[in-house]
Amino acid sequence: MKETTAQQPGTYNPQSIEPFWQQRWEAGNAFRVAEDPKRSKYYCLVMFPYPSGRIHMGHVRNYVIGDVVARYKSMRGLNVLHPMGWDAFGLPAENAAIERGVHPSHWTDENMLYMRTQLRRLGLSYDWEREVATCKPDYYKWNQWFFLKMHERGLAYKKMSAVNWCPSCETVLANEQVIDGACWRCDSAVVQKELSQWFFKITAYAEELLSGCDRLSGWPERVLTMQRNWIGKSVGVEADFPLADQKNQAIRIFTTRQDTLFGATFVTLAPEHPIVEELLKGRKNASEVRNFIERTKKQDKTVRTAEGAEKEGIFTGAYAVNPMTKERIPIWIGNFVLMEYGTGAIMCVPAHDQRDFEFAKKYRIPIRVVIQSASPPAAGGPEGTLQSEELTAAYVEETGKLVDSGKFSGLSPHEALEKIAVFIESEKLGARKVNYKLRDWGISRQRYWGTPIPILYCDKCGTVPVPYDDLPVTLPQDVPLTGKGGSPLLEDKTFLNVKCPRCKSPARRETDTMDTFVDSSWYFLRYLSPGLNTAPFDMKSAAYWMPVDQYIGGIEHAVLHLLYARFFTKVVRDLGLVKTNEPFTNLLTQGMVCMETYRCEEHRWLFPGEVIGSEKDGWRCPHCSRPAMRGRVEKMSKSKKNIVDPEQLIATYGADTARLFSLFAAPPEKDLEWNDAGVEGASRFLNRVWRLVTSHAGSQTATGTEWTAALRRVTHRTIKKVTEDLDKSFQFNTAVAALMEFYNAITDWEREVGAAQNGEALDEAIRTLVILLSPFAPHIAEELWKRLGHAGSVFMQPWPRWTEAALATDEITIVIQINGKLRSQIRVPADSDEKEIQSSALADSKIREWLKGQSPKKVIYVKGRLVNIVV
Ligand code: ANZ
Ligand code: ZN
Repeated sequence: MKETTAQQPGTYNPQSIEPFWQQRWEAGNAFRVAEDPKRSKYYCLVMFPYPSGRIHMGHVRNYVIGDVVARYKSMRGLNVLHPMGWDAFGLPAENAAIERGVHPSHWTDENMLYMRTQLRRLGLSYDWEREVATCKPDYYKWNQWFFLKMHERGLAYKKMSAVNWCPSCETVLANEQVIDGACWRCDSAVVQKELSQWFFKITAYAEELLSGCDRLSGWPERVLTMQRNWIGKSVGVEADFPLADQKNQAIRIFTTRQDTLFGATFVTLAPEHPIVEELLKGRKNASEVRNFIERTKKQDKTVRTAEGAEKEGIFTGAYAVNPMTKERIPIWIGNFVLMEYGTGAIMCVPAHDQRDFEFAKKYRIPIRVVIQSASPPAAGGPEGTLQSEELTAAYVEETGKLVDSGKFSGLSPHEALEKIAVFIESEKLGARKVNYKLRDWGISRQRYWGTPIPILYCDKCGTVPVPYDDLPVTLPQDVPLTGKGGSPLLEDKTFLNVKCPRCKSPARRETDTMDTFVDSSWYFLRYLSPGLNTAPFDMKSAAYWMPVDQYIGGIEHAVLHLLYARFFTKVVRDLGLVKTNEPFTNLLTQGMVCMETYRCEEHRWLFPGEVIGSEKDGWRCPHCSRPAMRGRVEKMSKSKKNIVDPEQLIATYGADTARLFSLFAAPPEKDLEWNDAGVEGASRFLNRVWRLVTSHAGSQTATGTEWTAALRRVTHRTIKKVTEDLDKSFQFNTAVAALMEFYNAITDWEREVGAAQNGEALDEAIRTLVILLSPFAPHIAEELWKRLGHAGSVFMQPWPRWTEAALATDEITIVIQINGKLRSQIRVPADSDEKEIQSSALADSKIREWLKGQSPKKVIYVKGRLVNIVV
């Protein structure tokens, strides 16, 4: 490293320069934006945090990524909106109230205050003027407004329904919040409970939400697949199977495989199916069947219908008629049939459905092959002769030919799907039907800390929406929060008992609050005009800013939040308030921040920093000296004690190092494994850049215009690389790597050419390095920019452009020998390195011919002149 003599550069001290620049940016309203029809807009949005108390490394990564995008796009000349706010309603605030007696609003306010200062310390380019907090009446008023609009349109409605109930959180959970039968937050087993609940009719948009996936080309395929599966479209038919002894009544089934209708040898009903009681009338086995039903109803639905779960059933004693074969077939009740899906009744085709096959084998129900395979089957006889009696598994392929299927025999299953659907409709046996797995969105929560649902129940008028003029329905302040029983709002009589706005007789308020996913379904619109008190958002602003150009957040929101936000956008569009069909054009789902874990038998999880010993001698617990087991690399979490506190990281190394590390350590969509060496490396790099640039500032007066094509080439190659990495797919890690190489090239050049040769090319290189570094490490870049003698902010600089002319390289000729004999020659760029030249030499067609596939023993390179291949 060259030492400067001209001027003491001073040492890099992030603790002093970072607060300085943060204040500067704020005082100068550096990131405040307004609509400007003359400029192209760019809306950069990061998923807003829940104000849990402190930011964690996952937040840091998320917001730093967003910040690089925002700063970069702004330097590219776009009018960038980059807002921040708080997803401030939710359970933890209420739990804090129950445990510690602090009011949820107080707890939340304190947390927001603290986290806001934490975020400021990262140097994030937010327009804080637009900050929103969903727990404030001026925000949730509009949740209520949307609710009323949806209620008017039949998109918000109430129904009795079995809900997922978490006994420990004492709240209803959405299906999406139940993971493997357990509560997504606390992991307790979820039970079923019947309650009258408010729903949003998201199913009204099922088809549009599904087909829209095909046009979201800026979304990761993985997320689109999850959305498509969640919506779960099935195309099939509903068909009637008449009761054998009561021909005027029928069981309606839903199938996607009507091509197998002739093979249906039994019908199975969901335990909850309404016809069951009628079938049981006067039967000897009725009580046995009822016992089975009661037992099954108690089982968790997701568990009992899971693929691997044991299939259980019971014969009702009744028979139905297969509408195609006219055969009498038994009616069963099965634990694997869901009342909520299709018609709650299915036809069972054991020869062609594995689940039905196992069931039929278990209960000795006939199996009938109606599709013969075209190729030798894995189970059954030789080609084309699947034998019903010999099957060891269902033939589920949709290839082959129909057999024993009346006039449809001989068709391919594909042809039969269509022909049989036509037949069913023409014979009035049923109709085509499309089903979706998607259910309506249950939004009722028996919780305090959420948006009150703006509905009243009047003794005379029934269900009455709160008039728009009376919004917001504010949360009462003094509600005892005990964590026991139903909705806390029931306890506040002045909230509860009101007069009906229509007839003035006594009425009662709805005491449910809204799912907090409602809050986050439209917050990106509120940022556009956060102070507006006449509408949820300004339509003109929305016309300018929407849709969000880049949305950034965790993959854990791939289904729920993103689907709800898409749904809301379509509702808002149909209200005539926005023109866009989709809220988010591009989506980046960043990976998790992970770290290794350590465990002690006695003291459980240990902080990685506190274990004693070494890799070689083994790790030990600092409390008891027992061996500490090194566990897997896992997502940072408090419970596993494998966390790094961003605050400490910033205090030790500065925000720019924290930023650079989180960008450099992994591509944004991949998990990032924490390692101290990486942080050290990032810090060292910034220190070096600091020394390089500050020492260069001293020789700025050099007027020499020594034209150094090689250095210019590196400069322009780096501009190109960083720009393309950012434009193509935000490959921050390779962009930062390019900056590190650029730094090396500049110092190499300085060493070789000498400080005396300072001139335009070096000035350009150093200036470019600072500008290119600025979105990643903004504070140091601002400071260095100033020290280079520039007046304004580095962020007011246009993003550098590369010129193709500067990229063009001189070529040289390299001679290629095999065993010392001249065999060929190649032209390569003058600055190619040894590896590139060797591989070009080996790839040369003449050489390949000479080598005839032999692999060389040795390849010798004489710099700038020849390659000798020894075989
Ligand atoms: C006969 C059949 C034969 C079926 C065959 C499949 C294969 P999707 O919509 O793709 O999930 N089914 C219908 N309603 C059901 C319910 N409420 N509970 C459990 N299962 C149900 O699959 C639709 C298929 O799932 C339907 O087609 C039905 O079984 C079953 F070789 O009918 B199939
Ligand atoms: Zn729970």
